[in-house]
Amino acid sequence: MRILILGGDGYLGWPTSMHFARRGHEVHAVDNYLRRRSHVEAGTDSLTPIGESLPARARAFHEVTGLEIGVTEGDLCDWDVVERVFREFRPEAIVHYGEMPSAPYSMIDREHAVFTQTNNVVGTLNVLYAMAELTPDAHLVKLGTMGEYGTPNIDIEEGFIEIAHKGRSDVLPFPKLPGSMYHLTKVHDSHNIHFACRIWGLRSTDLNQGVVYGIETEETALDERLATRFDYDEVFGTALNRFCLQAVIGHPLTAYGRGGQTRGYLNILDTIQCIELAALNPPEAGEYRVFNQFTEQFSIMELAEHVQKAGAEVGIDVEVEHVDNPRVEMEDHYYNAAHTKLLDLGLRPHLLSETLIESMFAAIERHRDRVILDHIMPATRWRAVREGSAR
Ligand code: NAD
Ligand code: USQ
Repeated sequence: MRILILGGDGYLGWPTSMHFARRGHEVHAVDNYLRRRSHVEAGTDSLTPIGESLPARARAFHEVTGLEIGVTEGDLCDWDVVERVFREFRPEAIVHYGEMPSAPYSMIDREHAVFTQTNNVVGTLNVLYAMAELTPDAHLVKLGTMGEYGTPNIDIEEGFIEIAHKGRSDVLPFPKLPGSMYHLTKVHDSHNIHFACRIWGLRSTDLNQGVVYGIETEETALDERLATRFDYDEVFGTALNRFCLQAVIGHPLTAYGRGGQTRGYLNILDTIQCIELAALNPPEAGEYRVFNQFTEQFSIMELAEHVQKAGAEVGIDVEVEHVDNPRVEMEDHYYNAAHTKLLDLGLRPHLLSETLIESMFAAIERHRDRVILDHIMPATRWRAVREGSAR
């Protein structure tokens, strides 16, 4: 299959590109290095050293495996770039990771919020128009987020819910209560994609993914030059990845508030498995599917306990600190989200274990001399809008 990977230089996009190429697919990756530039601006960096550019990474991949990954360095918000890639590559499947993924980044100030919403919504609109004009039979596999739903006091379904109202009933999109300007962009995308399926007959799978953890995949382990990025700073690092790094360097785990915040989580190996399952089992023309993509749910304190236990097994004493919560979110709440559709397609989850955490410790240990300590504690606050901040 010809598979276009948008955001192919990212944490998930690079290993996904390699995975599909090694399974015999024709892969083309697009990225504008937004993620790399954001780290340079903030003075942060990936713990793992990564190839200097997407072409350099594709060259290293070729040297190691003999396989090709095509590359375009360009911005999805630039219609000329998107149109050219679709016209020349003619993808059969499009895996769309290419957005600004950080909730804290989107909450820094007005400028970052406007940028995040423009980048994500406009990039995805360009992709939808390119599909409608040039590859109407292609399948869009779009990365959404479990955060689109927020934390309602009812069970979360996979995208749709049957609602009975005043004697009538219908199956309608599940209500959305996102918790950041970033999470809102995914809701806007979902509406636009659903519209494109209903009105133009496109086909898409919207993957509402939980928080990903992990540092290695089958392909990144082939050679050091094929490593994917691993972030642990307060803006781009995610909960379990941050906790594992904090444990290794002897920093107390930063549990925000009471730590009862519960989310869906999955191993990076399962992200790749889910994307492959979605791509190999496309929906009908005109169909808009939603899968909840995570394997287990944990509260922050449960995650912290797992890391403490793994630490104890390898002789690391792990402390937990309840940091003043920089976000506005519920800290004790009901959470029960359905996630059976990917299991029905054959997903075989890699569940969280102390062994896995210990292997993350070992991988982190190898690069501990690269840790930048200044950006571990949270600094971006959700309630920071005051005079002067709306530059
Ligand atoms: P990432 O930032 O490492 O990857 C996204 C890539 O897209 C980056 O390399 C970035 O440079 C690129 N990009 C962004 N805007 C672009 C544009 N306008 N044009 C071209 N390239 C652009 O993030 P990630 O963690 O790999 O996440 C990938 C996707 O999965 C994102 O859409 C994110 O919202 C979603 N997601 C991630 C997680 C997670 O825990 N990592 C969880 C749920 C959903
Ligand atoms: N948290 C802590 N301590 C930390 C970091 C986070 O307690 O040091 C808490 C947060 O307050 C939050 C939870 O952990 O309650 C998750 O935060 P996170 O930073 O790990 O993840 P989040 O901001 O939700 O975003 C990440 C990805 C995003 C994706 C989302 C999936 O960056 O791209 O959409 O996970 S979900 O959480 O399901 O919305």
